[in-house]
Amino acid sequence: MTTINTAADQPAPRKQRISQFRRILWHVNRTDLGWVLKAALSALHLPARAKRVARLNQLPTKPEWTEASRKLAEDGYVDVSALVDRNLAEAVAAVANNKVSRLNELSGKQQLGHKSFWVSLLDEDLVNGAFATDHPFVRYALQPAALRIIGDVMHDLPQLSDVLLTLSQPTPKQPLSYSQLWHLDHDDKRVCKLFIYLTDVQDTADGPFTFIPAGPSKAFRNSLKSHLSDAQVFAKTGPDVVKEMIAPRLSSFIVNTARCLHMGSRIESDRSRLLYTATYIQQPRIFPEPPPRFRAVGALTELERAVMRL
Ligand SMILES: O=C(O)CCC(=O)C(=O)O
Repeated sequence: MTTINTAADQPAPRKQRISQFRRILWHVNRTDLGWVLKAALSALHLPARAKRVARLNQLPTKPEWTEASRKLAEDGYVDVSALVDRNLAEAVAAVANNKVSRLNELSGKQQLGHKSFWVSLLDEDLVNGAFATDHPFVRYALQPAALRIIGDVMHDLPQLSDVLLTLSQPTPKQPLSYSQLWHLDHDDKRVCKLFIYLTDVQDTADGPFTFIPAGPSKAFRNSLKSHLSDAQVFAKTGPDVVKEMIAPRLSSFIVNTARCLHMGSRIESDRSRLLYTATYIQQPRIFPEPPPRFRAVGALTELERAVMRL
C-alpha cells in the first residue's frame, strides 16, 4: 500500500506553529482566562518572584507614595506630578525638545509608519533596538517613586518594558484610528504606564489622554473587540464617566491601561502634543519575551538590572 501525504498531514511549519501559539495567547490574554495562565506561569517561577518582592521591599517608601499606590489600585490612575523628580522630567523634556527641533530630519527616517498621527522620534537613540540605560528616558522610568508606586500595586517589582516619545499631530479628514479609539492595553495582564506631558494640554483640542476609571471600565473586560468608537463605549457607560487629563507641561501621571479604557491624540487644527511614556508589566510575561529593549551603560544597581531584566 502506498501512502500519499497530503499537505494537511504534514506538521505545520515552525513559523506557522509559533503564530498559532501567539494567536491563542492573544485570545487568552484578553479574557479572565489570562489570569489563570498568569497564575500558572507565576507558580512556575516562585523563587524568582520572591527575589523580586525582596527587591521591591528595598525601595524607600513615603506616606504620599503609599497613598498614590492606593489610588492607582482603586481607580486605575493617579497624578504623580508632585511626587516624581522634576529634574529628571526636565532632562526628558530637553531630549524631547531637541528631537522636535529636528522633526523634519527625524520623521523622514521614521520606522513606525502605521500611525499617521504619531511620530516616533527616538529611533536614532537605539542600538539593535535597545536604549542605553543612562538615557534620560530610562532614568525617569527607574526613579524609586515610580517603581514603588507601581510595584505596590502589582505586589511585585515591575518590569520596565519600553519607553517612548510621541508627537501627536492633527490628521484632518481622516477617520479616527488605533489609539485615537477606545481600547485597553493587552501587553500583559498587568500594565501600568507612566506619562509626562511635554507640551501644555489645555483643552480637548490638544488631544488629551482620555480615559474611563477602572470601576466603570469593567464593563469592557473579557472582550475580543480591539478598538471601540465613542458610540459603542457610551452605549454602555454614558459619557459622564469620561476623564480628560487636562494638565500643564511636565505633569506626570500613571494609568493602569489594562484596566482603564482609554484613547487620546485627537488633535485639532493647529495643535500638537508631545508625550513621554514608560510601560511596565509584571513578570513573567504572558507573551514570549521580546529582544532586549535596554543595554547596560554606566553603573547600575541590582534592583535596576532586575527591573530591566539585564
Ligand atoms: O495618545 C494618547 O493619548 C493615547 C495613548 C495610548 O493609547 C497608550 O499609550 O496606550
